[in-house]
Amino acid sequence: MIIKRINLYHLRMTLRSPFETSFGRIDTRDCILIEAFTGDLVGYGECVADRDPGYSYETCETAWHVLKDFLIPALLEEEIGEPTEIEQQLSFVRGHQMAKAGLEMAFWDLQGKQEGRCLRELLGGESERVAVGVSIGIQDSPAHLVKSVFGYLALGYSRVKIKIKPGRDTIDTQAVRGEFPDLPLQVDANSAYTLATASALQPLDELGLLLIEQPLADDDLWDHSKLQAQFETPICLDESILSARHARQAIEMDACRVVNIKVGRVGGLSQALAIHDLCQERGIPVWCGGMLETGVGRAANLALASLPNFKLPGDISATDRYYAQDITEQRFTLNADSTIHVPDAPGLGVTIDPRALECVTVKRTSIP
Ligand code: OSB
Ligand code: MG
Repeated sequence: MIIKRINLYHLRMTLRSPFETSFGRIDTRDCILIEAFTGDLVGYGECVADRDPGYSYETCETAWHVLKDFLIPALLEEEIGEPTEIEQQLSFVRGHQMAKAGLEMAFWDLQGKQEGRCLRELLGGESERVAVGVSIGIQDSPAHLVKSVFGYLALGYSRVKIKIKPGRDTIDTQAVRGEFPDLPLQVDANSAYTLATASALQPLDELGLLLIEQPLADDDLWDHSKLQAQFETPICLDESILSARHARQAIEMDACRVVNIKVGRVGGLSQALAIHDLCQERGIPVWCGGMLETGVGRAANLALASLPNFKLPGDISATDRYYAQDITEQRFTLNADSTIHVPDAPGLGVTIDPRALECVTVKRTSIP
């Protein structure tokens, strides 16, 4: 496969409601859409870097630069065998996983379209529907949070994740647990604690949570292992796991008992597969994290989450949980059993709505 031209679109999508985490609150979600042309096919990928470097050091602007000036020139007009080879071809750039992942995704889409196979098949996924939950941002008060949980349960979501931060941890979690004693519930701190301040989380250990996600710094496996020793509840790592090597080291030092896999954070679907396989061998369950993706990234997440060791529901909600207007013609809907169907058309299985794309594009370029 040879790529002749790539278009980049910097998108700004309006969220249906603001999303607040321990690192900030957003009303709009930025990302980059990658559109790659061979002679006769077009493939899409989504780079999930946001406007601000809060979740990761990458932003849309850094990813734009790295894609345009380094990653894309290295792949244009080159013979690409399999999408699994791209990670190696891009390894001359250190880091910038989200930029790499978005570009690699377009190759998976093209590969599937060329072979007439859906991404789920290419990845070796099994299920045609995957279990999903909803990730709820920090609300104005614990009472508002409980109300929000009620709303999502009424829509059919059967697993809830709530965002926490210092001062809004046990209060919020106890409020939700008090109202919903049997609800599969988990919390995500997005690195807002240190080993010293994490004592505030100790009461959560009594609340029967599925897991506590990323309490400590992204670069701190060691202190996570100390914290895991103090908790019955599994610690799950998100920001800390950028590769299968990190996952292995975290498992070996018992820094986590569950792993969140995000395609963007780990540099692409190939690395996501490697982490999945490693965790499966080690008996560690994984689940698919989300980055408030458009329909493009959501399609990839659904395909990935169909692999057998995705044992917990993913942060993959229906389109209308995020956006009134998405850029794909397909909208993802929630089934009555809190699952979403995995697309089965070739590649990612989605098509772009050109008018919707036009509406949310703030900048575009063509390379060459
Ligand atoms: O930590 O999982 C996270 C969104 C943006 C950045 C980080 C995270 C999240 C989510 C959203 O939790 C999950 C979703 O896409 O529904
Ligand atoms: Mg997280």
